[in-house]
Amino acid sequence: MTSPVRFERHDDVLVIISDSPPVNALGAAVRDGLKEGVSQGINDPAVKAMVIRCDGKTFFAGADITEFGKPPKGASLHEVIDMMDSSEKPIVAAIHGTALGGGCEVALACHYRVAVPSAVMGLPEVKLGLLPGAGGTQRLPRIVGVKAALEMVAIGDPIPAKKAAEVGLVDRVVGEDSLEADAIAFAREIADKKPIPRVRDKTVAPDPEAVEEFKKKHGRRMRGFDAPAANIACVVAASELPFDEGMKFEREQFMKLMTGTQSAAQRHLFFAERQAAKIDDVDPKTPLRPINKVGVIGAGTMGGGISMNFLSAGIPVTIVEMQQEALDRGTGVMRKNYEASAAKGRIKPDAPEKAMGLLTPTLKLEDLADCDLIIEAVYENMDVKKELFTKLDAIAKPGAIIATNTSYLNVDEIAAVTKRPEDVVGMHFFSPANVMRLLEVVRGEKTAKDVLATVMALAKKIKKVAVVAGVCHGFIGNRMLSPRQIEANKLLMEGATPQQIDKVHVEFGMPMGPFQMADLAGVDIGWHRDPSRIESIRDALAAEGRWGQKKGAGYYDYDEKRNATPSPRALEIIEEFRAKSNLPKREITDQEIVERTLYTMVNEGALILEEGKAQRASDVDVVWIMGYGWPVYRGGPMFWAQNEVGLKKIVEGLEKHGFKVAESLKTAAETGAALK
Ligand code: T1G
Repeated sequence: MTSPVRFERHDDVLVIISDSPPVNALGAAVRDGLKEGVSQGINDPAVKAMVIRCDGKTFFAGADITEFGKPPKGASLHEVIDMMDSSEKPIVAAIHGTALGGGCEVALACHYRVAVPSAVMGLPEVKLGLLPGAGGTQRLPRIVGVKAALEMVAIGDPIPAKKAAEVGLVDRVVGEDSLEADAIAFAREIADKKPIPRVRDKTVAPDPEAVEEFKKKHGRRMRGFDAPAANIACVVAASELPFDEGMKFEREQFMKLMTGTQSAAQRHLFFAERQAAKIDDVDPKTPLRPINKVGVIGAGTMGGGISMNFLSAGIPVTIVEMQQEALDRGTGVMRKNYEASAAKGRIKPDAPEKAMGLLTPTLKLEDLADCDLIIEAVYENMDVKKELFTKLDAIAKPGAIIATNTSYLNVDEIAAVTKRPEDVVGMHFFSPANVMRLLEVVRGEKTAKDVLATVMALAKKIKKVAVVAGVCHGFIGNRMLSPRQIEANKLLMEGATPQQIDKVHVEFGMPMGPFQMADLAGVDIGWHRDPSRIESIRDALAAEGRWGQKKGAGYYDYDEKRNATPSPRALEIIEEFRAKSNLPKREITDQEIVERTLYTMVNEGALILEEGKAQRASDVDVVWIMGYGWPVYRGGPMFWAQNEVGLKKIVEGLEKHGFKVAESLKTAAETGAALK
C-alpha cells in the first residue's frame, strides 16, 4: 500500500507531505511515513532543513482515535517525535487548518512553526478524557508558560494563529495561499542558525497562583471528570521536573486515563455525535432544499429561542404572533438576550444589531408565504396544531418545509391535515432553544428524504446536534424521561424525599435531579389547573401555588436569588398526601433510586430501539448528553448501561422491582452482544 506521506526536494530543503484524508490523523501509515521522511532528511547531506506539511483541509488533527484500544502498529508517535526533536537539521512545521492533539505535538517537536492566518492550534485531548500523551503537556508550558498552558490543555479549546504567534507558539504567520513557499523560504532563512532551538531545552517557571486561580475558575465545569486534574498535574510537573522525568509522569497519567471508563465514554461520544448526523437510508449526497428564509410562529420562549438560532447564523426570520403585545415582548426578549451575550463578550458588539436586523416581526400568517422553512412553536395542543397546519398548507409556498416544534405530539397526525405530508417534519428544540445543542428531528411516515437531509444539514449550520427520532410519544428524550419521572414520584409516595432523589442524580453527574428540574420548568406545566382536584403530590403543590422557582416555592423553597432549600411545607404536603393513600413509609436506598429511575430509562431506550424510533443506541446517548446534561464522562444511558454497570446487572435490577424488561435488553444481557 502506498504511503500517505511523500517527500519533495526543493534544493536544500526537504518537504515532507502527508496526504491522509479526512484530517491527516496520525495513524500508523502516517507515522511511518513521517519517520521515513525525517530519517531521509537527516541522512541526506544535501538537505539543510526540512518542512513538514499536510495536503487537504488540515495539518495533522491528532492521533487516529480509531486506533485507540487496539494493538499498536508501526512507529509510535513518541518515536517519531523524539527523532524530530533530536534532529541536527532544523525542521519547520507548516500549519494550516486545525493542528490539534498529536498534530500540535508534532508541531511542538519541530524547531520552528509557521502558520497561515486561518489556522488554529490546540490540545483538546481533555475533551476525550485524555491528555496530550506525546509530550504536549511538557513542551507547551515551555513555550507559553503555566497559565496559558492550563487553559489550552485542561479546557482544550484551540487558539488562532495570530494568538499563537503572540504567545510564541508560532514563529511566523505566513500567507494564507502561500504556505509551502513561505515555509520553504523560512526554512532557508534559519537553516544555518545555531543552536537549533529545542523546546525541550527550555524551562518554565512554576506558577502556583495561576494553578489555584484556574482550579477556582473552572472547578464547576470540571466536576466529576478525571482528565482535567491529570492535565493540570502534568503542566505543574513541567514546571517542577526535568523534561525526561516530566515525560515519564505524563506517560503514567496518560495511561491511567486511557484505561479508564471516562475516556472510553468521551471517545464514544466523539464518534456518536458524528454518527448521529447520518441517516442510514438517506444518501448523504441528496440534493438539499435551499433555506434562505425561515418563518417562526410564536414569539414566546421557544419561538424566540428558535428564531435566534437562525438569526445568529445569518438567516433572515419572519416571526409571527397573534397580538402586538406578545410580539413586542418576544422580540424584546430576543434583543435582551443578544445584548447580554455581547456584554459578556460571547458575541461581537455589533452582533445583536446584525441579528435583529434580519428579523421581520408580523401579525399576519400570510407573511410566511415566501419562507423556505416554517417552524411552529405554538401551544402544545393537537387541535391548535392541526388548525394551524391547515392554514399553513394553504399559505406556504410549494416546496417549503413545514416543521412542528412539538415535544410529544404525533407528527403524522399533524401532517395528515395537509396536502403535503412529505414536507412536514418535527424539529424538537430544547429550552432554552438558543442554548441547548440538541435538536430531535422527528421523521414522519411520509417525510421526504430531501426534507430530512435539508434539516440535518441546517442543524449543523445553526450549531445544533441533530438526532433523528421516529414518531412516538415523547420521541427519544422525553419518552425516556417519562419512566424516570413516574418512578421518582412513586418513590416520594414510598418514603423518599425530593432532596434524596435529586442528590442521587446530582452525585451521578446530572446537572439537577427530577424535582429540581420540575421546579425550574414549572410545577404547573401540564397541570389541569383545578385546585380542588388533588390526584397527586404535584396537584397538591400546584393547588397551593407552589409552582416552582418562578413562585419562590415548589418542591423546594427559594430565596430571591433562587437558591433552593428543603421545604418543610412541601414535605408536609407529601406526608399528608401519602397518609391519605395509606402507603407505608419505608427507608429507600440510593441504589433503589438509581435502579428505578435510571435503569428504567435504559429499558425505555431499548424499547425505542426495538421499535425503530431511534437509528442506533449511540443516538440515544447523544440525545441524553446534549439535551438533558447526562454526564459526558458516562457516555450516555446506553453506553453507561453496557460499559459501566453491565446489562446483566441492569436486567436484574429491573426484574427485582417488577419491571417488564425489553426483549432486546434481555437478549443483549444474555449474549453479551452490544445494544444496537
Ligand atoms: N482520529 C480519527 N478520525 C478523526 C479524527 C481523529 N483524531 N478527527 C476527526 N476524525 C474523523 C471524524 O470521525 C469524521 O469521520 C471525519 O474525520 C471528519 O471529522 C497522542 C492522544 C479536526 C476539528 O481531538 O476536532 O491526539 O464521520 O466531522 O467538523 O496526544 O474532527 O467522516 O467518518 O469532525 O471538519 C486529538 C478531533 C486526538 C481532534 C474537524 N485530536 N477532531 O472537524 O470534521 S487524541 C482531536 C476534531 C491525540 C495525542 C492524543 C474535528 C476537526 P466521518 P468532523 P470537522
